[in-house]
Amino acid sequence: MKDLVRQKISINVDIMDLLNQQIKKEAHSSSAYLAMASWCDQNGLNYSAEFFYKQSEEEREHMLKIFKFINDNGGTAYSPEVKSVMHEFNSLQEIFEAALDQEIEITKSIHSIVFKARKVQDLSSEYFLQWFINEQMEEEQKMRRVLELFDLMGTDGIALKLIDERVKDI
Ligand code: OFO
Repeated sequence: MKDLVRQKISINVDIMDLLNQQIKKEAHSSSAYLAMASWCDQNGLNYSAEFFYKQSEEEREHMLKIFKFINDNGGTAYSPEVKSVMHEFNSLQEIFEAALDQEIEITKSIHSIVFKARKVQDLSSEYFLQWFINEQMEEEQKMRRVLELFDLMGTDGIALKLIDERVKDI
């Protein structure tokens, strides 16, 4: 029965498996950002906390977007298990560096699914993933903009407060 259903799906089965892996990565990103928001909250960095709460929500939306895409096309989306989320950080700068690394990894992952979709001529998936390519560019840019502030202003107490305030406009 399961195989019969899978034969009827309108996207490539291997791409569907990759998209299910991507669901896990988006869920992990959402949890990772939630942990970052919590650290910022506890350290009185309120604007950064807001920023990461919002990022966490957005990652969950990305996860659901892929989830729906698989199910809407006759495939089976799997609810992800999230493991090994980091909760300990030394500084706000370290958090934004980790966030940028995470975004770069997600970008690579999305690009690699697009290349595979193109190779197997799964045009629906390739077209669907275009939105994620743009989104990743924007998210990487946001993290880089904050990291540039650390380069410009430093990391001492006052600079940290000023950077935190700037984060609300990023
Ligand atoms: Fe899911 O948007 Fe970045 O990671």
